[in-house]
Amino acid sequence: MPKTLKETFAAKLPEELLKVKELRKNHGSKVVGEITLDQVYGGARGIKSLVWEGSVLDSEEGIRYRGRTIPECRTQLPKAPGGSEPLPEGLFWLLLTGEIPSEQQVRMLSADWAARSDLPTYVVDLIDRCPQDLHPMAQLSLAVTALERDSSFAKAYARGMNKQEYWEYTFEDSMNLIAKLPSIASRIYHNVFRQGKTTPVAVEKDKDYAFNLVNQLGFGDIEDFTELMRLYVTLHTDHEGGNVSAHATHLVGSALSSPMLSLAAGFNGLSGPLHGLANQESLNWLQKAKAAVGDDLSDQAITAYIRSTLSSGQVLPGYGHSILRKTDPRYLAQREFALRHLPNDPLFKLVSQLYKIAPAVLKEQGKVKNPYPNIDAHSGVLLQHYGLKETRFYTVLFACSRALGVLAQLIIDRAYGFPIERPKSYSTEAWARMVKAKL
Ligand code: AMX
Repeated sequence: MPKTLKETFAAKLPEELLKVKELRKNHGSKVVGEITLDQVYGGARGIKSLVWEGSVLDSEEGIRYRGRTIPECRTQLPKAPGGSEPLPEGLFWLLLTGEIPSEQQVRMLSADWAARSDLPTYVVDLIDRCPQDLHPMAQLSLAVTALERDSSFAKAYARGMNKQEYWEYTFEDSMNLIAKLPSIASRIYHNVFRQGKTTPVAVEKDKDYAFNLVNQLGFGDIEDFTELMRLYVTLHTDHEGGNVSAHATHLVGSALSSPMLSLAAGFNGLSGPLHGLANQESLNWLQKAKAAVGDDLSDQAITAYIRSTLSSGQVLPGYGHSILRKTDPRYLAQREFALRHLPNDPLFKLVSQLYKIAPAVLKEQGKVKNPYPNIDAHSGVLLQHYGLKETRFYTVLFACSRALGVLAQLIIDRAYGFPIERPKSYSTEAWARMVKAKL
């Protein structure tokens, strides 16, 4: 019998802990950077202050998961029988352990998640009582927060557990959370967009995570949609530690709040339009653009529409990034999928034309540091193609994926015994004194 994920992580942990111990013992006092006042006032941009094992973002190349690029992950991670996109289960395994799992190990993880997927009745009732006009992300956050009642970490802490055990309870809670997300998400979907007239079908215990997500939403008969969701969930998991959802989960987790409360914090951050809500905003924008230009996808018509958005003081959703300075490879992976599966979709044609035109128009402004598309410029077009057209739901799908990355790191945080986070703050007057400025 091959090792389970928990056994694999536990077996590697002593070696990893020793590496960190030696690094800090021999180099702990070395200087690793300096910061400017602009960085302090500029959203801590580029300040090196976090440890994040799963992925590192290079401004030119994009994300690498445990050293592997997206194209490498797409070929190396195990697939579903007959499928060609990677299974997100494999990426979760890679993020947590640094190892590519075998097919059998991935099947074991799919089965484990499916077995943990049932929702407690009080969570179902809570979701069902939400008003339909409460944003689906707020409903998701409520449901995840409510799962706190069943947190094995919180219960063990209240009993008085040994610090060495923190990661094991965090692991159990994280596995339960990930497993339940498709059932929560689809319940919200049916309530809000099908007026509660339909309910999600049961999780199929012998199927993978992405299949069950698509199937519970009601699209299980579209095979290509399941393949898309395998890719989608894999691509949205992790983008190193400083983005809002990752950092918020990590920060709240550093107070030893349960994985449920930590993840809910991350989801609340993901709900912002400058972060995860950009996928909703992006498709809304594309639809408005399509309504305005009709079939005229000429360079002039598209340029004029982008300019009208920018001149009204709005951002172009799906473009720009705090760290990336090139086209997001996650955008390119989705583009490749679209070229293969839906080359003639009218909105995909608009997205392609925008990819050609928008960077130059954004550059005209002279202030945008990265005029190229990010992941959110593409995802909505793929979802709407398969019939999932409710843009208000899109960030929930992002969340079902992002949970994998931030919870993998939360398990590592607890295994490494990271302390509570507490950066130093100063008033403007105090900063001015520090740089010898007169106010
Ligand atoms: N459209 C219009 N203006 C933009 C822009 C865009 N897509 N991207 C950046 N700018 C503007 C900024 O608003 C800022 O203007 P200001 O000086 O008047 O305030 C200026 O250009 C400089 O910003 P920046 O340093 O290039 O970006 P940033 O690190 O401050 O912000 C981001 C990054 C993503 C928030 C920004 O590019 C943006 O708002 N993009 C649109 C929303 C979006 O796609 N978000 C999703 C990001 C990925 C994700 O988290 N899911």
